Amino acid sequence: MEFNKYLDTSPEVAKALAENKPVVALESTIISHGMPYPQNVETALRVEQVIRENGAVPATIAIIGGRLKAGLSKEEIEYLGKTGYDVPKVSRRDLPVIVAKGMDGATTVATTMIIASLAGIKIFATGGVGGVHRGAETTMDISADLEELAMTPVMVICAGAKSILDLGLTLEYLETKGVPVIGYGTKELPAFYTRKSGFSVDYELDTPQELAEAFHVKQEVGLRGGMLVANPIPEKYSMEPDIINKAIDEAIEESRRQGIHGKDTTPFLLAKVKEITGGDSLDSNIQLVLNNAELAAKTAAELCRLG
Ligand code: PSU
Ligand code: MN
Repeated sequence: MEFNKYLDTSPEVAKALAENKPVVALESTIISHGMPYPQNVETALRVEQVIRENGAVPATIAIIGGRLKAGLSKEEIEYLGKTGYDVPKVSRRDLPVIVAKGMDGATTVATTMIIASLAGIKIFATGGVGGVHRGAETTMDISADLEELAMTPVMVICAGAKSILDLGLTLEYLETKGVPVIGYGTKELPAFYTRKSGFSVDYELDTPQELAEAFHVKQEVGLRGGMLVANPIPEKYSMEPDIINKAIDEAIEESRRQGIHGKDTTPFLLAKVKEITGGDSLDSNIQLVLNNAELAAKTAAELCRLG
């Protein structure tokens, strides 16, 4: 466990880290901006439960009153979920001002990686990561999550990327930045709601032990940055590709009509897709996060074994 004057690691998380027990980080933008209340709070608590059932300690990460928090109470999770969009979405560039002003913040994948790394946590489970947006050749909208994966040593377990992004360009960007992209039990990049995208990943690994070994080597060699693991949504919860792709196309069109840009783009598209699919996408979203939490907990245990 590391010390940083801006960081509060919860006693339970601090104890687990001190004893080299498995800990899994979780983000809070998914709570405040990624799902509606009360499903967001229910899901956040269920995810923590799944991590415990699989032998690890959950560390949900956020900024509360200007403090970087690794490990939240139930009340803090409830507060973030209920407050929703009124909690600012905090990526790397937002962190300094939010902390200096003593504000609250919902942490994106990038900021959750930063705080996890400060606390000494190496594994992080979420739903989807940010990436290169469609049309980025003119908007230059590329998520800071990708840059963070290039520099901060945390393994991020997700369900691939939503096709609100340009998946091909996202993979190219990650390659340039030297970020390993691993398919868990698959050679194809899963597309979040569906198990297939038509794009290949660099490597397929099939067990938590293999994931831990690859990440361990990366760190021991001294290569900076993280690793992205894409874990396909379980078959029975996956959506019909035609339905979800049509919803995504419609959502993107609507965002262009309304001139949505910058940090509002991702939350806007997530909410719109949910609305168009009449809530089906939310059910899938919840299930894939639970699935990622389980894999993250098992991988964290393997990583502890490697010391
Ligand atoms: N993609 C999802 N669900 C999410 C996000 C992305 O499928 O909740 C959130 C994550 O917190 C991610 C952030 O880090 O959106 C990316 O936002 P931006 O594209 O503005 O960097
Ligand atoms: Mn963006």
